[in-house]
Amino acid sequence: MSRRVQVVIIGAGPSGLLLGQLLHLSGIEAVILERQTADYVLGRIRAGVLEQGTVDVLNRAGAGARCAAEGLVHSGVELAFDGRRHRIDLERLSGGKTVTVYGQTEVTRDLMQARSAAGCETVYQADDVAMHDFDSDMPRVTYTHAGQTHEISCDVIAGCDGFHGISRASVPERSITTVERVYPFGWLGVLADVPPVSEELIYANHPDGFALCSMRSRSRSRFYIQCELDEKVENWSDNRFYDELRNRLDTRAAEALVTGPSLEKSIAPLRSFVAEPMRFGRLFLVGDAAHIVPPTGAKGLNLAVSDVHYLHECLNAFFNDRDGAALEDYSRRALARVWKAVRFSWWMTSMMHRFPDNGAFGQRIQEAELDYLTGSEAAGRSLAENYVGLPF
Ligand code: FAS
Ligand code: PHB
Repeated sequence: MSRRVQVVIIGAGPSGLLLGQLLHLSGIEAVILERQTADYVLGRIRAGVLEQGTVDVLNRAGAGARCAAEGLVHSGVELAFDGRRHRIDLERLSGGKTVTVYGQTEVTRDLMQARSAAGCETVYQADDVAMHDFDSDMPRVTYTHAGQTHEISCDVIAGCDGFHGISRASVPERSITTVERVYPFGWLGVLADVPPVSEELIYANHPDGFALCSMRSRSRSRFYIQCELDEKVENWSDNRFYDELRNRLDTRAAEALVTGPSLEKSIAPLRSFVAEPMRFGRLFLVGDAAHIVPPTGAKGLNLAVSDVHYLHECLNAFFNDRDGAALEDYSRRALARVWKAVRFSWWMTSMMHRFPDNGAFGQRIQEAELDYLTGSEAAGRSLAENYVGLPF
């Protein structure tokens, strides 16, 4: 079966769904092809902190109402180290900006509902998605669904299919440059229906490793501890996890920790990765398809949103203002913001984690960094403006 649309979006994660919604509101027709089921996509537990810019784009997309009603607005974040805790006043130091704690699962759910309400098409369980002729102005996408092969002709393909998708993999090696740093540890994460340890997030630097106390609501918490890369989830009972988390927190937080059965437990590897450029003819890479950051800076999902913002602006000019040059702008604009977030995520990760080869010097540098950060208005301002999100 053959048909034609203006844009084919590969992937129905937050990037693909948000782009689809913004294009729809601009009168641009897009079909989304997703290889998993909607429930599978919703089952992935990922990000938890939204920058103000992300919340603004969700509102522009008509998918921000529940986030406004249920999201927790945070004006600060806490750093725990050397047995003490220091609050970074994000709102004061950033000149009035805040972050919103609202899980990526809920963002995805809201975007799915908005897309369904708009009557836009998402093909779930689309198999063997393949892209053709994207270096021409007549790209095509083929896929199979329910045993039938389909072909869609289009003007533009948006690769929103994440780090392991086919978009970046479809680009000839000679046309793409990738840079990567793989960190020598992972994050073991637990989701549980227990009240948060404190009102705001706590990032902890401890001699035994990093820990993070986050949340999804006032009754659901998300915890992480740094772990070895070869760790196995099955080696970590809930009790063992909570004991180690308690060990890495300051006394007040450790005493406030309420434990409960884990609803989800998983290990995520940490890497910094960027593919350049982010455009290949009529194929545009978006979000995790183009870049990955360690979650320490809470940037992954937020970077996907700024990519979508830039691509929507370019496609709106291309389709509605007949501005052919608009497509040239995407990669440059997106990468400028991506690299600043990659830097910040690397810096937060370097400051907060235990590195096997850091040695005594590296340890003292971390301590000096934290001491400077918590004693200097200028250093605090720098962390705050990056954490709440640099301007689009
Ligand atoms: P996604 O990976 O979310 O979505 C891509 C979609 O494309 C998926 O639904 C996939 O099924 C689909 N797809 C893939 N290949 C396909 C194909 N061939 N055909 C069709 N569809 C295909 N970010 C944070 O800010 N904070 C965090 O704490 C955090 N934790 C994370 C933990 C893990 C384990 C991972 C993997 C990421 C985490 N991230 C975190 C980053 C994460 O939130 C991403 O930035 C975010 O999901 C990016 O969204 P997308 O670009 O839409 O990619
Ligand atoms: C989360 O709540 O999942 C979360 C919050 C902040 C981070 C990383 C993850 O930096």
